[in-house]
Amino acid sequence: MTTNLKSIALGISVATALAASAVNPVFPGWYADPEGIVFGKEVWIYPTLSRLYGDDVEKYKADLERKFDRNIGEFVLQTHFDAFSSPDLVNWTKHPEILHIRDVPWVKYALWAPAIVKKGDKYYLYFGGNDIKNNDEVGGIGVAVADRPEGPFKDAIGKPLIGEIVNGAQPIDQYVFLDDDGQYYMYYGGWGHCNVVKLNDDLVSVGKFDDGDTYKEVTPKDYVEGPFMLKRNGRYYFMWSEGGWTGPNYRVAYAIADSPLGPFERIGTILQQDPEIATGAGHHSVIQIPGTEDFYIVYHRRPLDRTHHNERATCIDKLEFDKDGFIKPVKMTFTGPEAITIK
Ligand code: FUB
Repeated sequence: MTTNLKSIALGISVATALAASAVNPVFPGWYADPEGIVFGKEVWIYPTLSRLYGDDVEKYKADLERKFDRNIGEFVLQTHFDAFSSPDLVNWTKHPEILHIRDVPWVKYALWAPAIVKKGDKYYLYFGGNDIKNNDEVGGIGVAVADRPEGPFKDAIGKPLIGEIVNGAQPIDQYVFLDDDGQYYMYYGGWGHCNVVKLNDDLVSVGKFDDGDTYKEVTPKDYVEGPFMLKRNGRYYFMWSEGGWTGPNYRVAYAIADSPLGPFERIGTILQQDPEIATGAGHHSVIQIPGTEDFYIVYHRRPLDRTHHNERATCIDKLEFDKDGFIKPVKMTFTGPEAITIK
């Protein structure tokens, strides 16, 4: 596969059509928390920009910390989102700056861990903003809307959709799940707690459960962050990340339930470091190729020769089920998936 950096900047194809299988990472650059999704005949990936510090950034960070009188930590470089699309999981097109912090007035210094859904002819992009540590700060989970998957996205409501810490869950790492009955649920939460809320039909406001609750805590054992939901054969496969994202032992585990509200009993680990391939594998999503039983896990991992916590790259591998419907442990590869066609 050949990669042309100039073409990446121009937003055109980053690999030749000659490749019959992908490579892992599937596109160049440090990108984490990838949300994979199929739109029409293309696979799209919406990741966090996971850049590293440089001298210019240290100054920018110091200025911001003075301005906000607080430690901004690792998130200072997450100024925008790039998206990537592919017809075959092999050839990827970069769509730069689909949403920038300058387009979200209440986001001052971080934009990360996106999730996306399409409803009607609109695309709804959910994101974490500002990394809030208490309920006096402005930030949390926001939502932006666009007419196309590559944007441009614009802040939808001018404030966070979820802007408070409830049940101990930092409002980050949302995933939006559409159930067969048409109800949208949002699972989210950092700091070891996971909540679920119902989204109203407009997808930019939060509803209530029948008992009047807005938030329900559904935290499984060992949960840390990065929830994801997949429905298969009528069963709810709930997945999440465990360990610390900055270290080698980050991993993904899962539960199976009969309801979108759980209970979610931990079954086992499905993705973790491999001393032959990479460390820190986690914060994933799953795509199913329409009309098939082919599933792929889209996740980030850290190359074996790298240790900086932001050195995270987006990869794709097969996700398989055994005959009883349990998820088989994922075998991470350097080769990535074979080329596919979406019908
Ligand atoms: O990229 C920032 C954070 O890293 C996410 O919120 C976590 O899930 C972890 O992947």
